[in-house]
Amino acid sequence: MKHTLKTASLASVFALVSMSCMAKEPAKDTAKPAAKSEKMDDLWGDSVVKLRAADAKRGQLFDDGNYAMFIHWGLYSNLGNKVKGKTYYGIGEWIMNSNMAGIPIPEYRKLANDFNPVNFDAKAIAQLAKDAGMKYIIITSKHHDGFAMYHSKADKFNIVDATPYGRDPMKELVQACKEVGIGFGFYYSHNQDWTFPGGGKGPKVDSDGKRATFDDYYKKKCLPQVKEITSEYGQIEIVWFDTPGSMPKKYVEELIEVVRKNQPDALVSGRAGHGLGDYQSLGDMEVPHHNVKGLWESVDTTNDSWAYAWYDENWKTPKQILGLLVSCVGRGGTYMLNIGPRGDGSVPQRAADALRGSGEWIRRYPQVVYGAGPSPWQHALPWGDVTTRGNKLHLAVFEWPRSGELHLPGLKNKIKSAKLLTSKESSAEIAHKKVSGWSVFSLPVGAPDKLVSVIEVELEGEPDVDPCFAIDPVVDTEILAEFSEVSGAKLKRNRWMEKFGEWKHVNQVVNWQPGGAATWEVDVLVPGDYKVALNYTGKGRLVWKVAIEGGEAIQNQQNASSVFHDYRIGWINFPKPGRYKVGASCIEGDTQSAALKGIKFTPLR
Ligand code: FHN
Repeated sequence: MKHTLKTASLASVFALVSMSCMAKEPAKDTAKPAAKSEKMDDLWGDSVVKLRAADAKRGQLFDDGNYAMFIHWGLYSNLGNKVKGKTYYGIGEWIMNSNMAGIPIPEYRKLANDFNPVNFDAKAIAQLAKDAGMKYIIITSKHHDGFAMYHSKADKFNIVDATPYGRDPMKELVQACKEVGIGFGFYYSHNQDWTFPGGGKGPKVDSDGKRATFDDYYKKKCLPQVKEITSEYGQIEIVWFDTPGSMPKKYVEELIEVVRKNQPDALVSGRAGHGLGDYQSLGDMEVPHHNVKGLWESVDTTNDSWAYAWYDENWKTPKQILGLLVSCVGRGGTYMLNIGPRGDGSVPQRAADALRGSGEWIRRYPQVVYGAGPSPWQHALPWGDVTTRGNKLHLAVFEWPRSGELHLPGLKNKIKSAKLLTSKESSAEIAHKKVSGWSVFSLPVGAPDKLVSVIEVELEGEPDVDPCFAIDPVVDTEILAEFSEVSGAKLKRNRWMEKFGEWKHVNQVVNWQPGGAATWEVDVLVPGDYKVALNYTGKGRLVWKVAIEGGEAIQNQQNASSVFHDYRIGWINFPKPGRYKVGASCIEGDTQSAALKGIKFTPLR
């Protein structure tokens, strides 16, 4: 239902908006990306969910293996984003591309002469993945640069035939994964090949100057290589095709046939194209805020680049890694986190340390991650997130409430027991009570786990929850604009590259019309004053109004900038416990520049 609102009154907004507390579908991608990002977007192609875990044996990988290691490693790793003394910022595996250093093909090929990854230690990498709690490794067998990191008979531009190293590291890694008991799979760039004649975005003529077509590349290199990687490395778990772009369907179909024939239990990534993959791979570095149905994964990096970049020390901490992992599991998906080994094969120590740090936590609380189901709240909660196992909830508390009480809204079941887990084996029973429909747990004032503490709540029956947003009486509550009902404005998905290839995603409310509002229904347990802040971008000084339906309205002018930032608007009063509708509107200033990302309530108690 669309409404054009002429009046600035929020009361009329509330009257018109049909509210639902259910988490809504993510915003449609209506943003018009910049020319460069449009090109990269196009490369992702279709990625439709086809397979459910129940439908096929191969889907079971995602049931138990909610966490995996991605590895980008190739000739480009030897450059580490520095070419002839100049540093290029962005994703390292694109270094030869004109968006980065623009290295001519003959020059790039010559790099193989100096590629000698003598410090590559397959056992150490497999052990790292195991220690990190990851269930399988997916590694680049051939990226867009066309260089094969295994012994390919189809093209001599590979690590065995073209480098002084002369060994097939993939044979060693497959074996090492087997030994430590984790799965293995190959990334393969099927469409883009920048160095082979006829490959996607590659040279259009061969070495004799004859015209080369995509079909030539496909028959001479792509198809034989996919046959090789699916038949010469034993059982593999996934073939992770990437960036199908406009690759014709018949080729993708044939490649999938090859995978099915050689590896009947292997999953095929959604980025195979044409909706033919087995599961959906979300945008790079994208972790959804709403639960997503079907089989899906998020892929992300331990720092900013996929492949090694010498300057990139922007590592995620163990707590950040756990935040992203638990978010993915809580939203119903799988998290694949990348490392980029150096050109000599070694793994940057800080990446390894962060992975081991989060891995130790997973060993303490494996039930939060492995075989765990999504959160019945369908979104994160102010203090953390929830995953499920049958009739048990696992509350992963990222922000420990110092008040000695944790508040869980909307749970309809009777609680059989609540325990604070202190390790894999031990736990302590904690007291709980129901107050105005909220479950309140008594906790020690200090968090028992230095990273993320876990409470296990056993329920009578399957989890039954009202997923309404609720304002926590102790910790800050941030609610994203994508969860609001929008009227007289537009919810728009925006994504951009921070550096070349490093994606950011945001759903924001824009195009504010007079009377327009983003409205949330919220539950309040503890009445009183709360500080309200809005997170937005825009130009100049903007006037915002925040109003409770039938209650207090506050407004204030605050500055804006082109970077999302929290702006304090003022204090607002919820007079008694219960449900409220709260609306935010941009009412004066350059309203067309205003983009609202979320609202935050801070308790004053
Ligand atoms: O272009 C590639 C990129 O280099 C990297 O491999 C990522 C990983 O998801 N996939 C493509 C871009 O989406």
